[in-house]
Amino acid sequence: MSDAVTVSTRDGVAVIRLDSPPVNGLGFAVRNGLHAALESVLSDDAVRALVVTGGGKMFCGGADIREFGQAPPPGTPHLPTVIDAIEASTKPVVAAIHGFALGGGLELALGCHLRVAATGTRVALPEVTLGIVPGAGGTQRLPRLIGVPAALDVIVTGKMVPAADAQALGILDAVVDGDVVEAAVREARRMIEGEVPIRRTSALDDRVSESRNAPEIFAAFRKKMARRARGFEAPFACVECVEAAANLPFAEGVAKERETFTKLLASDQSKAQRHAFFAERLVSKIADVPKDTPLLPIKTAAVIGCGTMGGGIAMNFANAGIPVKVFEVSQDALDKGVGLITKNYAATVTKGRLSQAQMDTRLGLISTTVSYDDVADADIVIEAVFEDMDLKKEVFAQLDTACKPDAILATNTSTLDVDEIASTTRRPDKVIGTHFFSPANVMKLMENVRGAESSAQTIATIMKLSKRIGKVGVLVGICDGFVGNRMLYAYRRQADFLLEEGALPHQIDKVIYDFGMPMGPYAMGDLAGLDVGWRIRQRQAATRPAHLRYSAVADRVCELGRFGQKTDAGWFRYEPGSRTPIPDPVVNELVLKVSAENGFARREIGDQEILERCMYPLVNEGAKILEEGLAQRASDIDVVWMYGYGFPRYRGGPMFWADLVGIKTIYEAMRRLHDAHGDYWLEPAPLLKRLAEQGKGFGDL
Ligand code: 3H9
Repeated sequence: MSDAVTVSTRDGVAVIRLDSPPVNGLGFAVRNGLHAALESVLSDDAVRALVVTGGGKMFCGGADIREFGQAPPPGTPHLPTVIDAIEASTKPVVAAIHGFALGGGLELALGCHLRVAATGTRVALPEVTLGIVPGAGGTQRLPRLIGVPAALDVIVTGKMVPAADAQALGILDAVVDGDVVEAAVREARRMIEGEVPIRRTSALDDRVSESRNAPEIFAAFRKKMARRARGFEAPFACVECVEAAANLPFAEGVAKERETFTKLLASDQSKAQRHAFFAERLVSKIADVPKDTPLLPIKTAAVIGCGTMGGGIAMNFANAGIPVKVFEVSQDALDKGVGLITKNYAATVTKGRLSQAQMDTRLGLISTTVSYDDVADADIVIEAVFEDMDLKKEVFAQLDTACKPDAILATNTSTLDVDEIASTTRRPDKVIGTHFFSPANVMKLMENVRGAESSAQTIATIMKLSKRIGKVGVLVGICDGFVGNRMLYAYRRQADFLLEEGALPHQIDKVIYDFGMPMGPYAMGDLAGLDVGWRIRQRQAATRPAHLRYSAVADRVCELGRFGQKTDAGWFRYEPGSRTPIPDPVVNELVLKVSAENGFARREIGDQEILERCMYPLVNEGAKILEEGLAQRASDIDVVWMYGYGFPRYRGGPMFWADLVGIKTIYEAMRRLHDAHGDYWLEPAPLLKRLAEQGKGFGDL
């Protein structure tokens, strides 16, 4: 037997245990071990039944994703072969599940004749999130067990199904408190005694026959999922496989699943989504902050400023069960802020995603104050006042005096220098930036900005806190716009130049939307509001370097009083009460006029040029950020873009996408663009040049 799989015997029942931490992944060693264990116990006359279980924290996290695409050592069985052998066993086989049974892990359990799980177990077929379909019979066995509609829901969403729900659906046969292996052995003994029959999932037909030759069921499902799954290949492939389960004999359905799995595994989308999986797990690893850094306990929080941002931040704490005090300068401002929070929660209750009782509990965790003295005991204070350096410094000086010495003081800034803010305190080691994205209660990204003096403990505590309040925290360094907005600026800038040279807003937006972003830059501008940026540009006008190209087209839109959705007009026009952008001849004419005034002979600009002109400078800026050490690794930048800006996960983030396009291609395009337009922002990053010359990508760094 191998170390990865052990066998023991209880009462004539062989207990086969997967023992491959951390998740008992079904890699080469486990598959070989499982296969050998099976052969041994099936041929042992003293063994009358089998229990398959997992050691450590869970039953099984599925196939070993790291081994995807690698050739197995000769003789290693495929996972479906092992599962088929289990199902075909004439001796009863019971799965004893605890923790998680995911992907291939759940497929393994579906091959067993009965499934017993411990309370608290969760099961899922999350393959779709990795850009593949379940590849070890999951798309064929699950519908046979629970019917097509429920199987479609589980497989296409990849969602975690809690034990009780899984039992109600019929995925699990029993959910028990206490020793799950003991319970499974008991069930196995009952099967030996003939009290419970052997049931092979692949032989079931009743549930799938309900949806046989019923293409309308699948058409309706495809229609329902179309918006959420836009651009992704795997969800649609999952539907096809489940449709095959309904219409074809098991063996043919399995062949269809295998073919689909193999094709998708080799696709760029799956590579990108697997990259995203590991990228998300890498962000929390910080080179100079050891894993065992002691954390500051965060039991209470305070938020300074209860505007849209402050209110959203406070909601995150309340949602995570952490009491939070919000501070405002006047009772009036507090009432307004809390009113907005209440309205937000109420909207979620109306949508059925929160109960009234949960809303009341959360609101109960939010208290208010107009005095700094009242935040003295908070373990962390997040300042979320207006983006103005003098104001923030004043707030920090007050906080430093009022708050207990070991409290973390965080600033929610999107542009300002965290070190300058920290300098007003006597605890710069406890000062850090927490850049939330708007709306702060919804968007998952938090750029955690380390100052020169932020301590390892402060950084570790904030990274952990991000997770606790349901965010994805990415550690970044100080620069204008930090990682996300600095890159965004490089892209927005070129979009405006394209308008001057010949494109129109709806054309650019369509290219970016079709690329997979949730919306193009102009619809996004209208959503966020155009006036704030306009005011900032007006303030900067006097100091703007004369040699830098400047497009006034955005200013001219604002001069018409068009500030975006809030005025029913911006780059586009909006019917009252609607958020659908409609191209507006007024803006198109304005764009043409600005072109003429600036001496541009407008030309036809193709979609590919728009894409390259917007996305390559964004990647180029990412390369500069990496080189300057402001992000730890290229994959962290990818996480920023997937969670902060909706960069399509099936492209893996801008840096991963760049590697797929080819760094040499991007570098050469940047050189051409720089030569043609001379813009500082188009100057190729030295890192891009080096990688291009070496024939490498960001993934090689
Ligand atoms: C599949 O099964 C295909 C089959 O249908 C067909 C085959 C033919 N492989 O998340 P954590 C690593 S596809 C390799 O931090 P948690 C992870 O990278 C698979 N590595 O822990 C991390 O490594 P490190 C379908 C894996 O407790 C460490 O384990 N299954 C895998 O927060 C701990 O992970 C899935 O998609 C894996 N499968 O959460 C499930 N899983 O320490 C994917 C984890 O070096 N996994 N690692 O950073 C999960 O969802 C979570 O890891 C889990 C535990 C819930 C299990």
